[in-house]
Parts: sequence; structure tokens; C-alpha cells
Amino acid sequence: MKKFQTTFLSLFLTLIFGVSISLAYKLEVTENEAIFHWPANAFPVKYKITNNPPLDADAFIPAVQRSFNTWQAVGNATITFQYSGTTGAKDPAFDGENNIIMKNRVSGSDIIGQTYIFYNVDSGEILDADIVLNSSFNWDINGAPNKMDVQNAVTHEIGHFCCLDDLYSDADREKTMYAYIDYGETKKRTLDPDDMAGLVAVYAPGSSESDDSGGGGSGCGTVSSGHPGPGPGDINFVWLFLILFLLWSHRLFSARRESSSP
Ligand SMILES: [Ca+2]
Ligand SMILES: [Zn+2]
Repeated sequence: MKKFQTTFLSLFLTLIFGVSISLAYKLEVTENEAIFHWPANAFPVKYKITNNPPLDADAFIPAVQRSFNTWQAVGNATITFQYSGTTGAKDPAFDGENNIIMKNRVSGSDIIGQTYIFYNVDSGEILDADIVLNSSFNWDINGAPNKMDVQNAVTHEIGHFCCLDDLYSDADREKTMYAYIDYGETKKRTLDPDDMAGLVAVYAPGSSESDDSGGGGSGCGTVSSGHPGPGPGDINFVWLFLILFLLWSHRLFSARRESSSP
């Protein structure tokens, strides 16, 4: 697992040199080293929000929308998003809909959010992405102590939704893509210049990543031009195009808990 190798290397270097290894940003890549990206013909990337939010929908939905708008506002990045209503979806699935849903985890689970991405292993093209928030936490939109701030967590998950990987160094603590989060935290709502640079690296105008429609073999254009519906055909579809299922399990709370009182 490259990710763990990288993490181990970083830890090793930290031990040897006694310094934190800071990455400006880290892009998600497939097993075949293709960079994750939504193709330009998927813009605006449509998303739906659960019809069973953990708090008043009139507060929850705009908080999620603000998170998407924050990434969309990055200058010189071409990716755009569009809210397309609520969804009754209960689980992440390769169903042609990009959903933000709530799901209860095992009691005691420390996972706050996960982003599931369905992608083409050869091209890195993202075909479907779902964000799951752990409904066992208390959620809020005002950065209240002892509650998880919706916009803070969702802005981080949208970074994965686009192309970015987690950062673990202490030097990255102020960035949206820093892997750990705490109750009442709101600093991930706003992007660090390095978070923005990561997005621009993939979605700059004319960039090879966002402008191609695949390149991983015949049929990729078909993949990106239409979302498959649910049904038996999906199995062949998945197999044929080497779509792999990726679970980004973000242990945002397990390895280290940031102090809530500095
Ligand atoms: Ca989906
Ligand atoms: Zn993460």
C-alpha cells in the first residue's frame, strides 16, 4: 500500500532528522499512478444531500453547499458543482449519484467522515463519489464545543471528493486536508493556499487531467458521458472498465485527538 509506505517513510525521516516532513499537498492516485480527477465534461459535478440530516435541513443543506462553494471559488480551478436536491440514499453506492449522507457507525467508532470514490484505475477518472458523515456524532453548524461542525468536516471530505489526500504532518495542521479534526473546530472551512494549489494542480484550465476524458482504453468516454443506473448491467460495467471501489477510511479522530482547549 503506497499510502502506508509513504506514511512510514515520512515517519522514518522525521525520526532520523527530527523534523516534520511537510507536503504542500498530496494528490490521490490510483494503483496505476493515475491522478484522480473529474473529467471536464462532468462539470458541474452534481451532488445531492440526505433528506435525513442530523439537524434542521434549512441549516444543514446550506452548510454543505458552503463547503462546495469554497472549493468552487478557488481561482484558476475549473471544477464546478451543482446542488441537485435531496436524496433518500442510505449507503454509498456506484449509482450515478454523488451523495452526502449520514450513516451510523459502530458504537464507539471514531470515524467522522468517509468519502467513497468509484474510479477508472487506468485514467484516474472519478465516476461517482459519495460522502458519508457519522451520525453517531453530534453535529452543528456553529462550531459549538463538543459538536462536530458540518461545514468544517464536509469541506475536508470534498477535498477527497475532488482529488486530494490527507496530510499528517504537524506542519500541515492548519490546512483543510490535515487528517485530524476536533469538536468545535472550524478552521477547515477555509482553504490554505496549499489546499488551493492542490486543486489547481489537477483542475487548471487546459490541464491534461481535467481536459481528457479518460485515455485508459476504449469506452472511457462512454463512462464519463453517462451515469449508469442501478441494475445487473452494473456488474459487467464495473468489471469491464476496471472500476475499483475505494474506501477512504479517514481516521480523523483515532490516532491523535487535538486538544480542544489550547
Ligand atoms: Ca453514489
Ligand atoms: Zn481525510
